[in-house]
Amino acid sequence: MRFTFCLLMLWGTSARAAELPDTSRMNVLFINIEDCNAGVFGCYGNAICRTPNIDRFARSAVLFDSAYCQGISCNPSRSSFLTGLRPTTTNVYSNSDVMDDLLPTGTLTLPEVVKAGGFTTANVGKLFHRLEYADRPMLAFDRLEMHDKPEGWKGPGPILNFPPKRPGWEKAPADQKSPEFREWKRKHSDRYGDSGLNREEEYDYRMAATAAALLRDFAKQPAGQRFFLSVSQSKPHTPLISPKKYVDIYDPTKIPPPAAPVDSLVNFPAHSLKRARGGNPDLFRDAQPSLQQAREAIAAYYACVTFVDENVGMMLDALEETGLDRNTIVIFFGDHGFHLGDHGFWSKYSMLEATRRVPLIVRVPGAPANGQVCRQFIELVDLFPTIGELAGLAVPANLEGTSFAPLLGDANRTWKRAVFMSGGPADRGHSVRNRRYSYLEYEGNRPGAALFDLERDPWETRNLVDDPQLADVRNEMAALLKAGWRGALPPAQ
Ligand SMILES: [Ca+2]
Repeated sequence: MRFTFCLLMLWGTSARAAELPDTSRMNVLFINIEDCNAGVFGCYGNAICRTPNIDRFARSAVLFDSAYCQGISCNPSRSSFLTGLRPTTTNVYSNSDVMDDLLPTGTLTLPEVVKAGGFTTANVGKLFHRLEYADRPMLAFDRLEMHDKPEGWKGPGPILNFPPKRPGWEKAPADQKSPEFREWKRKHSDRYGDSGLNREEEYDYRMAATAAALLRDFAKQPAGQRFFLSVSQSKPHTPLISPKKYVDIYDPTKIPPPAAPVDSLVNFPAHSLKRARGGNPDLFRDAQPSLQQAREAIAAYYACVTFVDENVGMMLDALEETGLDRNTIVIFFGDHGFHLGDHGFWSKYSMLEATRRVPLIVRVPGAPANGQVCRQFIELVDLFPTIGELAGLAVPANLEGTSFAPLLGDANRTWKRAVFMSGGPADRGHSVRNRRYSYLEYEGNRPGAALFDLERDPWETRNLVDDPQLADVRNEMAALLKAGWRGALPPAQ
């Protein structure tokens, strides 16, 4: 039996109110991208991958350059940012952990709190990792598009109808530990290149087109009725396939090889990452690729990102056409990152930068910091309290993130000292990153620790945890990790 969490905190006026416009009547467009390495966007400094729509959006918004997720894959990360709790509290550490069975009694999720705040709610595509993990929270949506329906949900049918998908795609077996699932993964994940589909046949296009249609529909709502629309893009999650026109944009011979070689990570304790030198969980499952294959795979990843960029552009165009852009908060982010061959990894599941750093771009119409890059530390667990503050929602009092709304007023404000992340289940552990160093501790059967100097070694190739000259640094970082997120909060405003 579940109990509604009684301790709610209603956001009121605060210091930031003097700097931000009144956001209490604004809509929210919440765009989440799967497995997206932050370094692929032009606006994040990538000179090869083409992302003109997202770059244009970033110029009108605040780009968070140091945003980090708290879980190493979909389910741990999404369970965290959608509850405003960290994996140490959600108890969700892997993609097979059933969130609804593990959350502390009475935990409320973001959709439920948004719905209780009076929003019209709509979701297109993935939000929580799987419906059966989060059956109850999905009941909070008035509209559910391109998503399985929870038992008892009674909403309208699809706003757009598409021709049936081409055959060839099988639903994933439910048991992620079964041989059948491994075989499904081999067929459906370990691929890159031309999808053989036209743009309009692709699921991600259809999700974006559906979102654009919903926006046009919301534009007809009575004045004062706010909407919350969450939309997913499944790319650039594996398989790294997209319509040929995107694949053809990139010449693999012009793609630089992965930055950190396969044999880097000397003396690194995480067992699962060492294993990836043979085969990976998502891509190149049987063996490491040749240099040519690595370049082709990165090019294919870029093609997927360019495809996503066009889809996001379609949604942003619908916002502008309807005039909703003037009254809609747009949050664009990735659920976690992805290793593009660095250290021989072609997946997520690490507590290294490529997994934990995520793209995050936020536009609040009229915010003073729009157009700026914010280099302060953000954690995805901060999204829930931030939306709560901006929308004036009654949020649970036990949230484990911090609203970053003040940074939308002043991007240079002093903020968090560090960010935190947990890993598992293969290598259960916890990590902390501050401006200079990254420190990881692994527990369980294979305990160990790692320390990286990110200034001298940004790709985390040399574990310095036993370097006697850095003994003080190790002790400081271990103390920071032990103190946890409460020890790294922004100074009182
Ligand atoms: Ca994901």
